Amino acid sequence: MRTKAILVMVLASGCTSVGGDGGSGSSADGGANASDAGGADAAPAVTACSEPQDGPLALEITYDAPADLTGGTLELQGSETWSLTEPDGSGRLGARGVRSELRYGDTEAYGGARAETAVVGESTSRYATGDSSFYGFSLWLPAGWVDDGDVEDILFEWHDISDADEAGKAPNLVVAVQRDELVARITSDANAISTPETELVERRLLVDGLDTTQGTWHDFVFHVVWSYEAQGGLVEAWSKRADETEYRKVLEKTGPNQHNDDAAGYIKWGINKPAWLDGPTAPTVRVVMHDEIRVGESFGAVEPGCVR
Ligand SMILES: [Ca+2]
Ligand SMILES: [Ca+2]
Repeated sequence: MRTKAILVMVLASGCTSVGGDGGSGSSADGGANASDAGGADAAPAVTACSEPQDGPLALEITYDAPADLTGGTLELQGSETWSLTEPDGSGRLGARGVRSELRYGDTEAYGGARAETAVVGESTSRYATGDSSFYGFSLWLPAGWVDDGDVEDILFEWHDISDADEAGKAPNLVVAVQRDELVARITSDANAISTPETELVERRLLVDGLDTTQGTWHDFVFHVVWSYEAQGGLVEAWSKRADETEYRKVLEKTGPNQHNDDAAGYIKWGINKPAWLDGPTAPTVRVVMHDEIRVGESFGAVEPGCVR
C-alpha cells in the first residue's frame, strides 16, 4: 500500500455560512472532536421528505424498479456467489436493496478486496470539474459490527479515473466506517499528474457513536461542487437514521475535492476493505446493504426513503 501524506485541515469554528458546522472532528485525531461533529446545534434541521422532489435525476436505483442509469451501465465488482445479492429484506424502502458481502480471503475483484457496484459508461451521474450535484443513498450496518480500529471499511465512493500517464489513485471522496464512526475522506490534487506525495488527504467525522446493537439504516444526502482548485469546491452532507424525522447537517467543507483528470469520475457503493490485501484484521466478514441511490440537482430530488 502506498503511504500518503495526510494533511488534516480543521476549519475554524464559528463559520457563519448557513448550516456550516465549522469544524467536524477529524478521524485522524481519534475522534477527540467528536462533540462538535456535524455542528448540528448551529445548522437548521431538514425535515425528512419535506423538500420538493421534482427536478431531473441523473441516476435512480431503488432495486424495486428498473434502474435509471441515464446511458450508463452497472458494473458488478464482486468475485464470489455471495458478493452481491438483492434478497427480500435488503431494502431501505420496498423489499429490495443490494446486499454486499466480503469475506476475508475472497478472490480479488477488480484488483481489490471488494464487493461493490459501480456506475460506468456514459451515465450523466458522472462528475467533472465545475459540476454541482446532489447524491442521496441509504446504507445499512448490521448488528454486531466488529470494531476494526482505524482500518477503513469503505461503503460509498466517488472515484476518479486516472490519466494516461498516471498510476491509480485514491478516490476523491469516500464514506467509510472507522471505529464506531462514519467518516468522510477527501482526496484532491491540482497537479495534472498526481502522485501520493502531491495529493491532499483530508478527513472529517460524519457520525459518531454508532449503535451496532441492532441493524440500522443511515440516510445520507451529499451536495458536492467539484473542483480540484482551492476556490469553488464544496462538500456538504446531511445524515439521519431511518427512524429519525430530521436530517442533521454533518459536514460543510470548502476547498478542493477532486483530482485534475481528463475523464469524469463515477460513483460506486458496497464494501471495499483495502487493508485485507495486506493481511487479516479484526473482522473476518463484512455485510452491508445499500438502497435508494439517486443523483440529481436538489436535496429533495435525491433524498432517500421517501415514497414518490
Ligand atoms: Ca428498494
Ligand atoms: Ca490527473
